[in-house]
Amino acid sequence: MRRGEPAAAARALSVVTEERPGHEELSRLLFSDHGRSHTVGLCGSPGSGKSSLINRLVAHFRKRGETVGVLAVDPTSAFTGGAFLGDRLRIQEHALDKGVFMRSLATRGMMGGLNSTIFAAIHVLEAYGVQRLIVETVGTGQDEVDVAEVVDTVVCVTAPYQGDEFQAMKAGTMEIGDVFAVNKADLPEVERTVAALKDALSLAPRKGGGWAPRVTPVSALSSKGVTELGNDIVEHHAHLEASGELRERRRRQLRRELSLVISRRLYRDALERVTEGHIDLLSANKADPQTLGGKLLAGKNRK
Ligand SMILES: Nc1nc2c(ncn2[C@@H]2O[C@H](COP(=O)(O)OP(=O)(O)O)[C@@H](O)[C@H]2O)c(=O)[nH]1
Ligand SMILES: [Mg+2]
Repeated sequence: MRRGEPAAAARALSVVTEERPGHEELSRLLFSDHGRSHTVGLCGSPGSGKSSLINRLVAHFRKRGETVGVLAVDPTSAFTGGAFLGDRLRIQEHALDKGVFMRSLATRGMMGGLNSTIFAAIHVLEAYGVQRLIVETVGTGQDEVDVAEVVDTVVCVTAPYQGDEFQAMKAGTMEIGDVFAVNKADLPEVERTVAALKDALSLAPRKGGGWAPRVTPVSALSSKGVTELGNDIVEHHAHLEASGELRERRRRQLRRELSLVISRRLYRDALERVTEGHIDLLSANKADPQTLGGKLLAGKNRK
């Protein structure tokens, strides 16, 4: 994988996201490359155009000579579905391009949203050697881990007023977005959506490091605005580095990764200790679930 073999990276991703035998050892070996990629999360409702925009952004970053990785954690996401006819060729292009690695993680390991294995998946592509690493996620707010705790730069994707779309954005994502992409700028109502977003953001306190969130209209259909959006992402990264905020965010990510590993292992280890004997104790009223649960968690009361 470190020699740039895509099939190996794909296998490693399956091992860590599905927690197959050996995943801990693999993650341990890959960790030394952590932090090598600039990670960018694209979140937004299904249909807002995240996958389409990512295809455009990949082309943009490739033109800059960068290697790009994409992890789509969205069961509805397929880079071919939702793509325009003209885009098919582009996707084919990406598929043949050794500088691009795209993979959907809507597998058994990550069905609904981001979970504890996303960090391991990111470390795989960092070791594989991508410079920009894009994570596509719906960002429902019900994920085990929030995208803002996982990536360096959060891009919230919305489209011109789509029913309660903008409301959902206000409630959940106004705080986490570093860049707001108003996609489908080829449709009407773009100006109004951009203005409303800017208005709402003007009330929010400045982000860490003093960054003022950007609002950028873009069309994945026509590619208009893609360069500007790409520049927003690059400039945010530069700002993170210059302000020291990148170091802070990386520490926050590592703290979250560690806490997820701990809770995952505690949970699994304690569950493995449960025997029929423990159920016998409960059914005979010789123990209660709270006390027994506490003991099993502490590694006591093996039966
Ligand atoms: N008019 C228009 N449609 C778009 C644009 N971007 C995406 N779409 C369409 O919106 C739908 C959802 O796109 P997709 O990229 O799959 O959205 P995702 O669910 O957020 O990943 C598809 O039918 C796309 O063709 C755009 O810029 N303009
Ligand atoms: Mg998608």
